Amino acid sequence: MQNIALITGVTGQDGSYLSEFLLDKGYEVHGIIRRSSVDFRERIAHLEGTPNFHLHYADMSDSMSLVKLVGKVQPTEIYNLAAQSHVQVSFDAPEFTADVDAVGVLRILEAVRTNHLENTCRIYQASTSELYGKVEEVPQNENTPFHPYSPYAVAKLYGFWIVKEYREAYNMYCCSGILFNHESERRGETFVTRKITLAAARIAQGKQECLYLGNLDSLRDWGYAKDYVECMWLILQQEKPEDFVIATGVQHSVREFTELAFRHAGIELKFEGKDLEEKGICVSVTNPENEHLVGKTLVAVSEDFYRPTDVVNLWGDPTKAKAKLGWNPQSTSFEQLVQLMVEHDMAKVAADSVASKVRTNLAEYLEKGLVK
Ligand code: NAP
Ligand code: G4F
Repeated sequence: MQNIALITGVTGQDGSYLSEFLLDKGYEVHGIIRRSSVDFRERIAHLEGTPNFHLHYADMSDSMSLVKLVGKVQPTEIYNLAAQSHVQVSFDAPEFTADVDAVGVLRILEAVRTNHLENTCRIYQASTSELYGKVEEVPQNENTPFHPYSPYAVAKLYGFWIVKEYREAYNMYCCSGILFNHESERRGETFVTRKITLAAARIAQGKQECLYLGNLDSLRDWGYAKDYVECMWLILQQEKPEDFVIATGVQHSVREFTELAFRHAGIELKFEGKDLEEKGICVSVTNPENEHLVGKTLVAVSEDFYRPTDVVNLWGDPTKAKAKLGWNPQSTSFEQLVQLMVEHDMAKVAADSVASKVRTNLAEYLEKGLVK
């Protein structure tokens, strides 16, 4: 029988890697997209036109669209990745976040039941380490109590519990992966890691003067997104549905991430001062053309990036995933992750700069009538 996957959030970081992973395994992959004024699906553009890859319009806030689509696709596996996934944004748009991240999960479960697929369709829910929030123990495992600490985390907590409820009430194969932060060169540009790697690349190439960040002391367990999507699949291949913590088991601060990212971009930083007065000052450079940066403040702290409540100590214990899924949490180290993101962004900034030069030259030539 053909495996048929339906992915919500297919245009996101994880959705794009998961699509590639499942297509490689021979799945027929269906993804949900939503209408936007710019049809720019950068992360999956390379997959469009692939015979087994299909996109459909629907929305997590529109039950009917989900019911109709699940009925049409008849998936054997659903990966519910769609979410308003930015924690800081959830303070500005809490109702939308609850609708998509909490009730959206219920809508997917009900769409499966409405189409009488409860016995044939397995469901993966993209749960999160944010559930541990104001943490009650370190490191965190499957038995650590939850203490959500943002509108996003509260919405995701509903998602976690409704999945557990449907598993017990209706005997459905549905489970949550409690994933700790995972990053990549496809990470959204306002999440802290990508914001840092892009800024390091821009500063190293003279395109930006300073990077402004919030809480530099915040600690995260950062892994590589490409490694994590394999776990989503493995979780759905177990005999019994169970929830799993997925993490590397290694913790670093935002400050450490910043230092390492700038080092890979050829800039050595030294941090001085405390809290809002803390600054990252350039102490040396590898590229002689950047000598003028030495002594300058390249990283500063801004209150704008502080959250009303912040989760500051995430550190996952992947023992269960290692033992039951046979997964290697260290296949990409923190150092490799930072390096691959910076290398990608150094190349991107350089390419953007060439493209913009070509555009400027072309505009100039057009204006002077040199090209038609
Ligand atoms: P992401 O890059 O922000 O992608 C989110 C996806 O959800 C996008 O495809 C987005 O579509 C879609 N979406 C948002 N609202 C929607 C709606 N109303 N209807 C349909 N689709 C909608 O997130 P990610 O990093 O890939 O994360 C995937 C999932 O894992 C999310 O649920 C996130 O909360 C969870 N998670 C992520 C991490 C992490 O570190 N990355 C850790 C734990 C859990 P558009 O492209 O149209 O905006
Ligand atoms: O990169 P972040 O925005 O990710 P956060 O809040 O941990 O959420 C991500 O991971 C979760 C898993 O734990 C997912 F569920 C969620 O969907 C998302 O993918 O922030 C990380 C830390 C925070 O403590 C934040 O306060 O970095 C701190 N930070 C410091 N300066 C900053 C900044 N975060 C952002 N986004 N921007 C800053 O300038």
